[in-house]
Amino acid sequence: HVDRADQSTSPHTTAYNGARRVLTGNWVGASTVPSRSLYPHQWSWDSAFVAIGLRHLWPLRAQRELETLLAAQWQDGRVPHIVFNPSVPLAAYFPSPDFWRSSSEGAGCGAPAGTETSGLVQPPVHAVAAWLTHRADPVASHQRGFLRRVYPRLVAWQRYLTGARDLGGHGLASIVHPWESGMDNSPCWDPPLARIDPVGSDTFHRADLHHSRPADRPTDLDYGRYVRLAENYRDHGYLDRDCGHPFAVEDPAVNALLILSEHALAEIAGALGRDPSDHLVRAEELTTALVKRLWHAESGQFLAHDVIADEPIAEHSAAGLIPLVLPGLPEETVRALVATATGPRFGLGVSTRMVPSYDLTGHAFDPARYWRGPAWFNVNWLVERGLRRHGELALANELRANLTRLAASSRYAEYVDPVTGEARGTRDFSWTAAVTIDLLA
Ligand code: 9WN
Repeated sequence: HVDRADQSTSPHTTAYNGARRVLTGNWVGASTVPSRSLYPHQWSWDSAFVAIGLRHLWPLRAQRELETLLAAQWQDGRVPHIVFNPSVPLAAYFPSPDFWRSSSEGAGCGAPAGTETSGLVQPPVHAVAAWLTHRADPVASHQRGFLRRVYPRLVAWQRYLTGARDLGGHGLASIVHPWESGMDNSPCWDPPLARIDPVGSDTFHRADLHHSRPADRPTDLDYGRYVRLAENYRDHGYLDRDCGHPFAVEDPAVNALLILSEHALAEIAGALGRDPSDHLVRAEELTTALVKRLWHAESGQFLAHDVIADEPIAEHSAAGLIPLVLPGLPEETVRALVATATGPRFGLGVSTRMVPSYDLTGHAFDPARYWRGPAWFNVNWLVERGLRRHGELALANELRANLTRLAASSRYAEYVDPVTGEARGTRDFSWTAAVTIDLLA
């Protein structure tokens, strides 16, 4: 812990205070918007990262953030990727609630009647966030019954992913839309998306282009395919068994976070006086499945698996490094992941200041365009945690210093050029601020 009174003008304090200002400004009463302009609703994995930062400032607000999200959970266990704020005009974000129509089309899956949400999900960081939030103020958490209330919801969420979403039949969760990875236009999705017939770009109106440079965002062709897939899911009542998912992928980051959350559920169960062994067994089984199915020794990283074509996707993205955050990986896997992170594809400690979202040497690399090259702060927070867990302290310290410095100098940008650190996307972005607070606290 840093003595802030003695360092009132240090870069450290400036970065911390700036991050607190962002989180204060983006709080909307019971949750936090990722960005006031670009994303004016509540997003699922954003809220998990936001809680991880908020817990250092206002632990009750962090609890509330997660409770608001979980209140919109569907009865089948899914935690929706967006919870819409009814007071925001429909035109502010596309696709808006009238596109998803969750309360009517999702009724067969137990979508809530009184709240509009999307029908997709995002990476499951929530049990991790709940456990860290509890630990920030265990007394207040206990008094409010925080863990007792969120635990059954978190268990149902995890079971949705390992149940209805085990589309490959190997125990791992599949995503059924690029938005579910949280890394929307990653080049990893190009091969499975190529099979999807896009809707015409004249059939929708993108609100994102009012707030961000088109060169920093996905293309209209990408959006045509995102819309086709989401419409297909909706028109099948969001029922996984009925919709014949035309896109189904086992993503290493989603599954690593699922496993990390299972470990967090074991901690939560223990704190509630329950037997944690079921969670630990599941975590171990999932880790075995992850390594068996998605590890590629010749690439030195995990690769996504296209469930429909039944083949690995030969694109190297940062998602394939995120399993480094896990305990219980084989030692040679850990060593290979560190070598890949610091090698020519990701350049950490050599040519990049933060891990790029995609392979620097890859054919699709673009340092400006969203998930096709820029460095993202939540991804780098996970890599930093992984490096630290596995004893790579010098690398972890360097990454932490770069991350917090670039967050402040970019005005808490959504993403940055991984080599120059130039700000990209929107500014005053919530999870950028939240992970900065967490690393400086
Ligand atoms: C679609 C909110 C979200 C993040 C995602 C990021 C982006 C949405 C969009 O913004 O996705 O869900 O409209 O581009 O890719 O990771 O959760 O910050």
